[in-house]
Amino acid sequence: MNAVQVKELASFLHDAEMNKQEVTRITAEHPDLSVSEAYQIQEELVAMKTELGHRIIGPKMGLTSRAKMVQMKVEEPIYGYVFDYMMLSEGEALKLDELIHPKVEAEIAFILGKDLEGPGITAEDVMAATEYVAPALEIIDSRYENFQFTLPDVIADNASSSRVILSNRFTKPDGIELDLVGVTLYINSELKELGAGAAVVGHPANSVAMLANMLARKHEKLKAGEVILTGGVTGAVMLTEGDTVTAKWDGLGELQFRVT
Ligand code: 0L1
Ligand code: MG
Repeated sequence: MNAVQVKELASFLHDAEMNKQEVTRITAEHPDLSVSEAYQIQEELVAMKTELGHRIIGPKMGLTSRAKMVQMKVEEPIYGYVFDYMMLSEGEALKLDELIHPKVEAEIAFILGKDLEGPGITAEDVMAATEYVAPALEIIDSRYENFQFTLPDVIADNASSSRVILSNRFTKPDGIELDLVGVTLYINSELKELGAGAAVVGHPANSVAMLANMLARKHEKLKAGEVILTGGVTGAVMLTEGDTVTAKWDGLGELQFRVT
């Protein structure tokens, strides 16, 4: 794949997001698209957003649950980036007409107190560098028709990143067994999904360590102050107009928003 094709495919996905228009997965036309080419398209997409003046809030990990990894036949999660325009404040409604076919999943976010540079980063390194953890709800919104894609497709599409609601309640991680943190996700008071922190590659800190080591392959590091989404503790649930979403993280807090 040459540089022109990479730019064209990044533009194609950027336009799909901006126009809120689902599109045919790119591997339909490029069946041999590799994971590394897909990350080149993602990088181009990220550069495009940055050139438009959007700021990166932090990287995110996706496909971190065993179920999603088996489903996508991968041994390693994927990453993408969350931008400032994707952030919703606590209490702010999610506007359906800004999106295509959003789903919500509950996550545990990390905020580092110091940079972490791979390779060789361990979960212990991550915990030692972590200033705070906080509840987060991620809204994923694949730009592909019917949320159907292969691994390279979803990597190119910035790992379906769309919106994030980060709790204002930040907690020092000391003494908290994050793998044991229970999370419940309700839609209109009906329990839809539940899980524990261990659903995220055994422990959310493992996810951050993997991310640091993956970013090291392109000579990048995790930076202090970034908000890092570690991956879904719960499965993702499709949203419809009028829904009230409530999620609770044992010991960490609670978030609620409405879909309008
Ligand atoms: O954050 C995530 O786990 C999403 C990764 C992409 C897979 C999907 O859109 O379901
Ligand atoms: Mg996610």
